[in-house]
Amino acid sequence: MKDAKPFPVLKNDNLLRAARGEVVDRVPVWVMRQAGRYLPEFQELRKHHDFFTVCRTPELACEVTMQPLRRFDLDASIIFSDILVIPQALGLTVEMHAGVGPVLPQPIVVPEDLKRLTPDGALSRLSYVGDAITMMRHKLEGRVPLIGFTGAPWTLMGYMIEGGGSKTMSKAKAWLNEHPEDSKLFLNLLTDAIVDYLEMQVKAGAQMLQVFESSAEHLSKEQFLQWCVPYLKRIRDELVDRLTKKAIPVVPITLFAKGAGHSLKEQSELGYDVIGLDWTVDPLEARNLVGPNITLQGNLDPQDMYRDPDELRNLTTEMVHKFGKSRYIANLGHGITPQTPITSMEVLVEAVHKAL
Ligand code: 1CP
Repeated sequence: MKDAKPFPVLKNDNLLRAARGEVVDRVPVWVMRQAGRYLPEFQELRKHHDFFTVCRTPELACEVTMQPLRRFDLDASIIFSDILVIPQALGLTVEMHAGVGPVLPQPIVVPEDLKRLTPDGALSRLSYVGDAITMMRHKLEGRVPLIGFTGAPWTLMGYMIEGGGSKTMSKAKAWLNEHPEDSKLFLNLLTDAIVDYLEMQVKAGAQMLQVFESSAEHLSKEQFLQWCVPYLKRIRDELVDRLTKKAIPVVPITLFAKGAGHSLKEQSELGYDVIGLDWTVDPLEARNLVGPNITLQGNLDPQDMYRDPDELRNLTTEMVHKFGKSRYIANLGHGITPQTPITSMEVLVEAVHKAL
């Protein structure tokens, strides 16, 4: 560990307790993309700094990570970064275009292009994320746990082939059919980079991890089981194995496979501590499928944040009642959207804490 100074003692560990199935004082709540464009102070900072400059400058990444915590009584922080820092570290250019999102001007088009990727040294090119995590642990003063994260292999492969976001992931899905062996090579290369990256985040001070398989929503159940599950399993197993061998305490890990509510039972068998749910999944059905020994996270529809406060409060309370106080982390079913009123975050957080 680079920073020899011990980290401050954690004061609110409800998130970690919920992840481990221990008793909580209150249902923990955090929100995917809680640092982001719905906050005017984020917009203001972004006027002066390019997106990836914020990610690469630990002081700026920490400032943005802290912004939602100053406003809301959240039970977790998540380090400010993006899933596309791995493709960048593997040698692809990634730009963030206002109003568009990420753009990769030289995507992976044919299997031959995989030779352009530079896995050697990728981890050292991501060291700024570790630096931001270590700095953030100190700045948090033990207030809440710090979550690290990564994109999952299929989701990253999708962005790298499509050259950015895509409504259909049609080029990436064509790859799976037309180049199955090269797709496996590609997914394994990404899996290796992800395991290195998550290990580094834990060493730097991440107290929990989340793996975002956001593009699972484009795959059939059969495709999800073939092209996501084996790599998701390898990520968790290899990470736990490596940490254990090095006597580094293993942190809880969340799998968020958006749109994969068809495979909750299969997801529950991968060894993750927490399964994130999107809003299409019914809490009681999810609990029946995953059994009692896994924590569930989610799953209010981000669009419900646009309802009037009373409605939002009722929906949130109802959701928490369905999930219950044990083995549950409240969140939205996907990232908060840019136009969300600030007051909705206040209502959501308060309603979760008051529900039980
Ligand atoms: O200009 C800006 O400020 C861009 C907005 C933005 C933000 C705030 C992007 C671009 N990324 C982020 C931060 C981010 N991204 C976090 C920060 C921590 C937090 O507060 O939660 C996290 C966890 C992510 C993860 C991420 N990036 C995912 C997985 C989660 C999800 O939403 O499914 C994905 C798919 C991305 C890609 C990405 N980055 C940004 C955008 C707009 C997108 C989506 C593009 C698309 O697919 O259309």
